[in-house]
Amino acid sequence: MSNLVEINFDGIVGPSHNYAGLSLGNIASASHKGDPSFPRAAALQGVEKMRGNLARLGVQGFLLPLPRPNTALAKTLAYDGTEAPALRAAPWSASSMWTANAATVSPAPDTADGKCHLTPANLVTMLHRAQEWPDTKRMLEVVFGNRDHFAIHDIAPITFGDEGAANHMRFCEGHGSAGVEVFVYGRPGGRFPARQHEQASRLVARRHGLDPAKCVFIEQNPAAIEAGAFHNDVVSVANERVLFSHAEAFADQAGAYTAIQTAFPALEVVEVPADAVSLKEAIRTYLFNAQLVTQPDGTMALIVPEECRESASVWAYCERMMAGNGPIKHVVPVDVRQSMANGGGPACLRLRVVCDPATVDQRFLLDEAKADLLEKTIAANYPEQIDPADIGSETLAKTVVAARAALLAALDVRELG
Ligand code: SUG
Repeated sequence: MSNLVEINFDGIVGPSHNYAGLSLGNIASASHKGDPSFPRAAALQGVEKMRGNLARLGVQGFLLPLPRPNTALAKTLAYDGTEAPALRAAPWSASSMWTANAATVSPAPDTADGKCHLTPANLVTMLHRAQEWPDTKRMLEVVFGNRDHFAIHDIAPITFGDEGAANHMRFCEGHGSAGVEVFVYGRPGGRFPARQHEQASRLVARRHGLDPAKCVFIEQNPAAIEAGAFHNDVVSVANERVLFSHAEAFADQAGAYTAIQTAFPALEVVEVPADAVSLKEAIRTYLFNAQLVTQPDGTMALIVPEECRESASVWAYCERMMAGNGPIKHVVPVDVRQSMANGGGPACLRLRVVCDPATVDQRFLLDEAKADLLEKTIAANYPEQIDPADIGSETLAKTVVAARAALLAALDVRELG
């Protein structure tokens, strides 16, 4: 018998983590541009979050940082000193930490061939993210290399921007039962780029062999993109039968609920009205960029950034929600401030994969001993601080390369070196 559970694969923050302001339309990234970053602290915050979820859920996976600086990309960009600073920073980006953008995942119970399908995201809208997919795909082929259980596809054609699971939600009675998959796309033409193209979503659904009656395609609210919700997971999150959403997440909010409910009648919506939490405050605090998880006792917990507890309106809402009769009984703040300053909350940092843990490469599953090992390796090898002027330096490049190599050696995954 198979043992299908949801595993959160968190991205380990890479040693080159920095604030270069590379993501147009991502307010946190823009507003922290040029700040010093703290890669060691950032990665340790990530491990701490994973430890909490391991204790809470009993299972936790991780993906590794990609090789940086990306010398092949740097070469392509033909630097001669006249290039924009953003072009110099792109090959150094640690953006693969946000594994919600690594791929779109359709678990085995949803697909025609009974395998779990993964399509790596092409991330074409932003140069620093578009460099990720070849290495991401290579890693997914190692982690989910068991071809009896997983199918890994090519990226969607680059004409159609695809940002992966950040714009994908799955509704089901339990993670191991057949689900309804909801794809949220943006309409181009606004002030900020719409990073998820409708046709990318539709082709991923076809490719994964999903039942068309169990797929829903929804347009994101252009006003939400305009306000800084560059991915749908900044304004809504789903788990099992529950959709936790801001009232202004979708272009046609009522139509979206009806469409999901038609495909999934058990839907339970927890909608946060704009007069309780404004769109702006939701985006600032990342209330919805949360991990909505089912705990072993069957209750749901919402893992939110610490920033939520510091916001009067958001925390008042959370306290009311916990005291109420709704499905979300616990709200758990976690400190991921280093990632948050680049627009990445708890949900951005994880890729959800429903599968049997025994079918996954065991080196990518966490236990307490491996968490200790990760912490030790990070503490010994990661740069403590990166200032904007350090980007491009040979010395920093050496440190970053050596730190990643130390991680790979500690985990015995040298084939990704
Ligand atoms: O793509 N930030 C990421 C944040 C991704 C968040 N992911 C989800 N919402 N799932 C992005 O905008 C900033 C990098 C910089 O500015 O240096 C950045 O890439």
